[in-house]
Amino acid sequence: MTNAATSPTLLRDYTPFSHLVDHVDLQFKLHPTATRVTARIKFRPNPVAPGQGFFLHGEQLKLIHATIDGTPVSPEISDTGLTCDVPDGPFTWEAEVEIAPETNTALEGLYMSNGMYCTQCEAEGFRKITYYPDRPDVMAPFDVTIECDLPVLLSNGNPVASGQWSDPWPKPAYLFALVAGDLVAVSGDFTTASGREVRLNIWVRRGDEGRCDYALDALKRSMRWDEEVYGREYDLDVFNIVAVDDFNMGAMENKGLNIFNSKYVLASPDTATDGDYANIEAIIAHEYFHNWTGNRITCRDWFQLCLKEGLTVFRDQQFSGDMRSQAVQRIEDVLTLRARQFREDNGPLAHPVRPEEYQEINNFYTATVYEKGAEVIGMLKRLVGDDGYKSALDLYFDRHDGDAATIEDWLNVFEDATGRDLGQFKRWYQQPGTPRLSVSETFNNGTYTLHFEQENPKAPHPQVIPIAVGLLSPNGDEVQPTDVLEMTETRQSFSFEGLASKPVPSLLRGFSAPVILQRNVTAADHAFLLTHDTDPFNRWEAGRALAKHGLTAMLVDGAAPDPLYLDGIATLVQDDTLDPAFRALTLGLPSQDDMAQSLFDAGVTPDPLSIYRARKMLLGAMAARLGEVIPDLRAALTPHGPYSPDAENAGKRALRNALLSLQTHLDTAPASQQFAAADNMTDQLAAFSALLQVGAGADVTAAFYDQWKGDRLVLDKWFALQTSLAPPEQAVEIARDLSDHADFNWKNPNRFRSVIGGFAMNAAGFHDPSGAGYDFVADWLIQLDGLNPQTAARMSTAFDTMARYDADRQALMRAALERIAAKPDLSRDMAEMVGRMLK
Ligand code: 0A1
Ligand code: ZN
Repeated sequence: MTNAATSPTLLRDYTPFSHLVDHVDLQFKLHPTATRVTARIKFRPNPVAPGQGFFLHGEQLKLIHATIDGTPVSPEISDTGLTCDVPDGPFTWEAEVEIAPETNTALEGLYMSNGMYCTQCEAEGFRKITYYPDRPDVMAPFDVTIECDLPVLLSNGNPVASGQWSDPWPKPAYLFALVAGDLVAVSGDFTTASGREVRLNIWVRRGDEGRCDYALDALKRSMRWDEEVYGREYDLDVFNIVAVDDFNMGAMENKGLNIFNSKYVLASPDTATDGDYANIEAIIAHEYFHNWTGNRITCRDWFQLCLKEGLTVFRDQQFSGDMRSQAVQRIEDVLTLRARQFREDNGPLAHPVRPEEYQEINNFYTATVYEKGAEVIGMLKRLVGDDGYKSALDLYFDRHDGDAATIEDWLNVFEDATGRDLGQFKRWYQQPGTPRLSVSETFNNGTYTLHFEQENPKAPHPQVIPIAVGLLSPNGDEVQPTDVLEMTETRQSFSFEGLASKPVPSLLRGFSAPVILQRNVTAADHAFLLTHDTDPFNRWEAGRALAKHGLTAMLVDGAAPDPLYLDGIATLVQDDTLDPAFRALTLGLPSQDDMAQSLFDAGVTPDPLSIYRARKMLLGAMAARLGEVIPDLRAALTPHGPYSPDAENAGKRALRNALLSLQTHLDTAPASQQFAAADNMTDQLAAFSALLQVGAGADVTAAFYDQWKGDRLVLDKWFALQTSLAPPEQAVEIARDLSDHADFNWKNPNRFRSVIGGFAMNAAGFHDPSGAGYDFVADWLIQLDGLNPQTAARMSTAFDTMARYDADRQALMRAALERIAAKPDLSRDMAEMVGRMLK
């Protein structure tokens, strides 16, 4: 029997816990194989859940002793926890358990990384530390004592004495954290708006101190921004961040003690790219913002995960937009949404933003909960307006501070603050699937009418769709500035009167709703919007649509690259009134995956190899079209002075390097020169990848390794670039060789993602018609499942596009999934994922 046999957890089964917890006291005697944890917990009966049995979660714990009010008890212990007879009134539970952090390879609970102790408790890791009601609606203040001969001992809250911490804010167990290690801090200070002095520390391994300045600065900017924009202040005397090398996710918002994957903290110009800097800024902000949206107000149960995650992603996107460019940020966010969330929503792993059942909650930290969760909040804000949003959020913090809340609570504050009925809007939380929005138009006597029809392939009921629309006259002037139409019916029309001529519509400006727009538009209309739209998002979108149009014609009809697209791009890229970062984005082609999905939607079975070739041919044509102007354009974009990761300089580098990548299709010399001369990782990696993409990467691959073999984060890039950019025919072989490399430590999640995940993203390689790519990934997932189920299960999503492909590929993918499913002792995480994909 596998763990898969567990019955699912259902939203509708929610019941409160039998008891309330007034206080938790934890004592740790740390030891790699025999850590002792003593928990002293004050319980009292929960008045709203009388008479239920007393159950504490607990997994992989060795119980040493247990007492109630000092009297030994003998609880009944199972694989998942214990039950015990308890007094009718308040009582103090004490239990001592033994655990072995050194052998905890799943990286949940208390584990070790490079000799350092650390924890990861979200979602259900605390139950591997001690017996406890490990559910987010049980909140309590915690005191912690740590005994260990390592110099730095950290936990949540404020420091009391060496190794002693006290967190006055009631919190659920998933926000508990502990760290012990030989660490050094880079520190700073922050004074909150009301005058609290806060000590900020970023704790890292010795030798990494020189790479923390950017993270510290991003933290200070986040703290100020949350005060200024949301009126939210920090509430403890210290804020600690710790960087660890072995971490399943990006970072974790434990109260007062954020723990980060080191790749989202450490940065220096020579080792981190502009993209890394932007990620660090966003993730530092995200975890910090959780202090209010997640920690002070948490979730009643894990079905409400989007309550904290959707809102916190929305907030970090707003912050990044404020720090950088709103237009560029929006395009990047939509690119991510489409690449990850639309893909998820289109396949067997689709689920509502608020799921209604799960087997393993770790499988629901998804693009739907996070990114679509953020989109839903963006729509709410668009519908109620900026002022309505502000009053609703003020009410939310006011009304729910200290609560474990629900999506109903969230929607209620919007209803109460704005007087709006959100009954239909709630479907965005309940229905899976991406609505398709088809559009047609009529023009009569100066009245222009847009006719919309919505259809969601995965759900029956029409959703509320805010459609931001502007109208342009045929000469390019805007005759109707952005207006938000509110669509609530399956079919609905909206008219604009008094127009001199039939306008060109700019629909779904700023991507005002997460839908797929279906409209027959000529290439000429796309080209027109690419030149004239005043909405930067839609201008970019027009270029992208034109590229897709052209690529589809190349793939389906054997057409040549579209001259309209090439001309449009050539004009735009040379328009120096436009932000270079924006111009760089317009040079990006739709991804392999994006093309595969849109061919499939158009009734064409995609062939990853043909898509690879068509994209390459189009890139060659773009290079030829722009060839003569590239050197001057690039020269004009050369940043002056030393490297700085700010948005302006990063934007220039982005465009300069996008042009380099095109130029390399004609001549590899400039990329080789840039590789050798680069004084920063952005330029060096851009040159490296440009050369790899045209199959000229052998020398630089060796040189890069020699230069960076001692740096774990840079080496991850070296692995990932090779597996993700390998030419289709050699991709499996290259990935196999790299998985035999002495530096491939498959137990480290970052390294595993670089090599195996990098390969799985190489669509033409992964979908090799022989099935060798599927087998390679499946073999590694089977191996990793035994060690780290969470990371293995996340990566199994590589197979979620099975239904798009031809019968042969489908059979091979299915066989690979069935092989995973047949593994003895398959984890619950993986069993659920594979089960859903095989359905
Ligand atoms: N809450 C964190 C991400 C996170 C989620 C789950 C984890 O383990 C299953 C770890 C971290 C965030 O949103 O940043
Ligand atoms: Zn989060």
